[in-house]
Amino acid sequence: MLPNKNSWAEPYKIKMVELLKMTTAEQRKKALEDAGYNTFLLKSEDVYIDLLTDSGTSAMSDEQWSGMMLGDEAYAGSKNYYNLEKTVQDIYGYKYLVPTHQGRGAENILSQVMIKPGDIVPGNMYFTTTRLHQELAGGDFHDVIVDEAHDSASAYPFKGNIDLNKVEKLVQEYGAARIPYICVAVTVNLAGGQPVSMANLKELRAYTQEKGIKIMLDMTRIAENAYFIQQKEEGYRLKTIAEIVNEICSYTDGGTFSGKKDALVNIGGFLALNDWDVFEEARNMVVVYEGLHTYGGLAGRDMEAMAIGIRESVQDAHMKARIGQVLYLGEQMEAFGIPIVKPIGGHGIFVDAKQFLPHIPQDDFPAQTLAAEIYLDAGIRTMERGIVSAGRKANGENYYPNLELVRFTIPRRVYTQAHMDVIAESTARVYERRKEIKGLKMVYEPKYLRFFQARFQPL
Ligand code: PLI
Repeated sequence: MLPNKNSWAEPYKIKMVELLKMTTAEQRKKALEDAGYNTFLLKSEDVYIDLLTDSGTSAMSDEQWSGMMLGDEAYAGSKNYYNLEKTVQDIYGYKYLVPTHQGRGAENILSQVMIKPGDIVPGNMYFTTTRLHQELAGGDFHDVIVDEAHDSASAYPFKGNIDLNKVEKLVQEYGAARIPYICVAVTVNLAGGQPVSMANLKELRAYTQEKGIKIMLDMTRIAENAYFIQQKEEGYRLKTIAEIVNEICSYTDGGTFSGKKDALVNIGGFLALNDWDVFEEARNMVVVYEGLHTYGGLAGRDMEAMAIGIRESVQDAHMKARIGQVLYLGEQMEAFGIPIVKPIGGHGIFVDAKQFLPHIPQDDFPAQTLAAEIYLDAGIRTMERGIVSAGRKANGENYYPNLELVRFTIPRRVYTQAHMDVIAESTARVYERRKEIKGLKMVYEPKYLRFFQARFQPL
């Protein structure tokens, strides 16, 4: 009998492996204490399956590695820069390229060039480094994502969408002249890797063009967003990921990019622009913070690997397997009854810590606690995406995000389906003993982006 399914499989085979250290429960307990119950402070060698992030953790292809040997390490005018520039023009359709060492380098430059003190910067939910750079430039961030994004159980297919009524309210209140651009993330990381629809982008474009407001993408996971448009949005089923990526960019004025996600490299990023004036200033500023405008903090070989990775990232078979693996893990977790953000997003599974540990108040850091417990069980490293990540407002008060999540982020082309089974089973064991779990107190808090370095103790 024919099977009643059409499974995905990886469009590559494995040529080299990296051996992992297996740890005992005792060793993990000690490692976690030493790390102040913060998974960011664990040593990587004490981790079995590392789901801290999909950033810079992907496996490069043989073509990318051979591209590294083509590095033209000239200080100025490296041929790899021109290859990257052509790739950005071909794939994304933007005219001008400013390379940076990674995404936040581009965010810094864009924010300094475009935001004046007192400006309003709307965005579809926040990302930690993006919002901080907007604030450091004197901007005031406002969340304009649809309400569904703040509800982990809502099955709305495009939870990354912008609510135009929220944008209109800001325009009414502050005037369009105080809004230098709307920052649109595709996909929205902290909402659970949720996509923006093409229809929403088109509508936003029509509205903002009328008001003279620009749109800047956070295009870090744009190929993943394109996959969801292909799968879920009417009229896109027969388009390629590459075509959809190009169309998304066509409704915007530029974007910041962390090459460490979609583009399958361990380091790299850029700012891409269509306006000459903004480009001219950004190209001048990059020499202050990153490096000359034809390398922006990267080696020639890094730019080459990123150019090749960008082209690989928009291959349909790659994206089907990439998101297929995330979906597989999500479905295993759901089968165990573990509460996760739905729909399942692009780059990982986001476990709802408020539902998992309803007895722990948000001030006792349920998601931070859960990430620590997950590590203790089998050495799987995840990340808090809740009150610790949200940080404090300018007046010192804590942000209290609706979503209190633990992110199980899947690096690209790194782990197998068997790893996914182990992850789901380990999480199920922690779920089984959830009632015994107690919260944490923060005993050290750094000033900026506290989630990276904060330390905790068990209550
Ligand atoms: O880590 P960078 O500086 O290359 O990129 C910053 C950045 C910008 N936007 C978005 C949506 C991100 O997800 C992002 C970085 N994300 C990390 C490190 C993550 O673990 O999700």
